[in-house]
Amino acid sequence: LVRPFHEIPGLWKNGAANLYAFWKQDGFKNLHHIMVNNFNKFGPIYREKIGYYDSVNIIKPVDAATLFRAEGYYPKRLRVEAWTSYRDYRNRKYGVLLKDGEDWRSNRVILNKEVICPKMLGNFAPLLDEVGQDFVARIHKKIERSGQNKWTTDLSHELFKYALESVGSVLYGERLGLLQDYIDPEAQHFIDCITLMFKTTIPMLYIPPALLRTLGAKVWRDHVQAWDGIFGQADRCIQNISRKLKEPVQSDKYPGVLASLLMLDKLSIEDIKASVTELMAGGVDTTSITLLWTLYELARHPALQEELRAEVATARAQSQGDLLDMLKRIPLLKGALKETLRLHPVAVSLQRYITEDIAIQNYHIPSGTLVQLGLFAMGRDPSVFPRPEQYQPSRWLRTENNYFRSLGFGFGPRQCLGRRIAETEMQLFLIHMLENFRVEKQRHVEVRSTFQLIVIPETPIILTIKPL
Ligand code: HEM
Ligand code: 2DC
Repeated sequence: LVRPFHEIPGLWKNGAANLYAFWKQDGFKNLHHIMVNNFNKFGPIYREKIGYYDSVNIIKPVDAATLFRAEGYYPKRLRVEAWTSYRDYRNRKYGVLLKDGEDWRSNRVILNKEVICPKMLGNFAPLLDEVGQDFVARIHKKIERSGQNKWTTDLSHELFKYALESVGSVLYGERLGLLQDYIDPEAQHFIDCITLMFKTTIPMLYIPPALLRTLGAKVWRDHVQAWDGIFGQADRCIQNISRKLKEPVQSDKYPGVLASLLMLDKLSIEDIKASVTELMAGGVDTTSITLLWTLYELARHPALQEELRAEVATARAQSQGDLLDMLKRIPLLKGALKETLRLHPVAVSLQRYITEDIAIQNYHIPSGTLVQLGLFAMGRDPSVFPRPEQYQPSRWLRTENNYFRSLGFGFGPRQCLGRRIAETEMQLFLIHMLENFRVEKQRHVEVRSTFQLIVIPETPIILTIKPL
């Protein structure tokens, strides 16, 4: 017998009181740990209301499957009001990230062909490979300049540049120049704005931005400034490409996502601009932090690092210069990236408003409810992943037990649009790093994570990079 909705355990009766308790626990920085505690306390399903935001939370892969079967034809995730409010305030269109309904679907179908379709990998991979080569050349130079035959550093700043250079080269078909000695201050400003934008989003998940705006709150003003910086830089890049397209010189070289969309002429210029800006902004902190966590894990597991190096060497030799073929020969390296996203997912949760009544853990959940899959908590649940605390890329090689477990990029038609770019960019990065350097770590201290809208390291990760 299915039990009624109101019997689901949890704290959902007083949103304001829960928000206060949440704030007192430093919940803004610890959302992911609080979710783990809640699953420990209430079991595999709980209901929660913090501020105005009311949801049912689940953790099991079979329940994730039920959730995604009920997402409907226009899957809708939690609306980040801060992001839509900024666009409303500045009179800018929503891109694919923020659109919903038929408007989302029609844009997404066109973007899929240019951004996530496997056919595009042949165009993207050579561009991303070149950025990877430039990155290792830059690191070699840093090592040389140190005069110590090694470089000990917090690599995050270099990784942000690598990520922006990578997504920029795919979107615009040309280089932004972030891996050179002189770096355009505007590009560095763009990177800083993304970090500020994420950070200032958090309070507005629980307190309506319209209210904060009326109060003239600093967090709203900072948020506006951050998006202004992001849109300003993206507009400059987009204008530059649009101008070049008007010149007659044509070649058969792949021109990048933006030029392809402009020439295709199926989306309005404003729709193209909105989604390309989101792709550019979405492509920086996500891949760079995932790569940073991966290097951290490889530094902590030297034997695994050697195993991956051997896999890459074999793949390189057997593929005989064919990039796409090489990328098919590195299952353990792909397992490592999945393992990183299991322990350090970018998104603490995946969410959908369900479009039909469902039963989860024997509770009735009515259509229209916001259901969240606790991705961070699932990755550390011992009943889902045996010995969850261990970084074991090989666990992903046995594909028969991976049912609804590899969800780092989300699921279905609303999954991450940048997924193929991100995966290829990260695979090529690790290939080049493993072929050139050994990565080491000073002491065995566990780096904790903190919630800055995405999950990031709480303290800097200091690595030592040595040439092979
Ligand atoms: C959406 C994760 C990199 C652009 C998402 C979602 C997740 C995610 C979990 C929500 C999916 C869902 O609701 O099912 C990641 C991870 C990344 C990454 C783990 C890298 C490690 C990127 C990159 C870009 C990007 C590089 C841009 C090039 C987007 C966009 C959406 C999205 C535009 C919204 C798609 C839509 O609503 O239709 N991402 N992402 N992401 N991501 Fe990513
Ligand atoms: C944050 O409770 C926690 O990929 C909230 O590239 C629920 C929530 C909703 C949407 C999620 C967000 C969380 C984390 C960051 C995500 C976002 C959807 C897309 C976004 C996962 C889990 C991200 C990082 C995009 C960002 C693109 C943007 C910069 C233009």
